[in-house]
Amino acid sequence: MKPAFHNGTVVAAFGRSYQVELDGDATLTCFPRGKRSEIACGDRVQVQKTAEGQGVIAAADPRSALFYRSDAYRQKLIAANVTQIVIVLAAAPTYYEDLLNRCLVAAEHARVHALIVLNKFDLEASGTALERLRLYETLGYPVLPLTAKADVAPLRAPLEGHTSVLVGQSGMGKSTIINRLLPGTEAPTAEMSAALDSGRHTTTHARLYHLDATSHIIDSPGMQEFGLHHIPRDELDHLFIEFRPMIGRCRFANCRHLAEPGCAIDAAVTAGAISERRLASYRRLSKELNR
Ligand SMILES: Nc1nc2c(ncn2[C@@H]2O[C@H](COP(=O)(O)OP(=O)(O)OP(=O)(O)O)[C@@H](O)[C@H]2O)c(=O)[nH]1
Ligand SMILES: [Mg+2]
Ligand SMILES: [Zn+2]
Repeated sequence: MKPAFHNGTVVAAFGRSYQVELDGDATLTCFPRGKRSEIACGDRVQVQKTAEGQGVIAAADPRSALFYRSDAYRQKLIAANVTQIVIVLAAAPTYYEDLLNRCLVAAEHARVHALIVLNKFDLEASGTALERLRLYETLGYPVLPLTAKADVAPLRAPLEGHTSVLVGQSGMGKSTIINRLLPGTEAPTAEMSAALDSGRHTTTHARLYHLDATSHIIDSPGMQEFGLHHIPRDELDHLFIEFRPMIGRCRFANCRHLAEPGCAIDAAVTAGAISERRLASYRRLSKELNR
């Protein structure tokens, strides 16, 4: 007799094995059927039990959204079926604005909400960091100052009803946020120096947690790079949301907004309607995608 199929959610992705939480049932350690797996934390899957506590992933359901990064050779899945990306920044270690912009582009590409959290707001340098982040607020991306160590309450309302994924560089406090949101959870956290000494990031794989029946949150390993090779170059300008009203108004129909004469985006920067920082970021990315 063929074993029955059970529906479940992938709550942890270890690379080769997965933790699958069956609906209203236990969590199994599962392996994908076949060799190469394209399964991410947050995926809905069908599982066949094989032994006590174990199963095989027979199939994955279509996703509503997939958040991933990619270089020229391969893609790295981060989380599936998310409705919101929470980009966690801090004044120390210094966050890279370019990485923030890449996360925002990826969020637009995946058509999900983006929330920017400036964590470690207790640090002195936070005021200057917040000033710089005001730009993103004017674009429509909410910016939330937070001191996760002291109080994560301000984060609860923005997380409600969402499946959110926490992303950002190592040491920004993503796992600290998880631990504070879910008392009793002990996701490992560490000082940046300690994480670097051990030769790897503190969080090594993505894991999904339930905040309540309709709100879920995924912790992910820190990243230093965020490749966007999966984004077609001619779509990139649309993913910088404030560029959209100008697109189609450049002198040349195929304007890439790099240095062409009569560029409407360039003119908007000169007029102060678009930030120079955003155009510079767009140009760096555009050149990278130009292969
Ligand atoms: N001052 C201050 N430190 C914080 C705060 N939140 C977290 N930290 C510290 O920041 C360090 C890194 O925190 P983690 O939660 O491990 O960071 P992470 O983003 O999960 O790092 P990776 O797993 O490597 O990606 C730890 O030493 C935390 O105690 C905060 O609000 N204020
Ligand atoms: Mg972590
Ligand atoms: Zn142009």
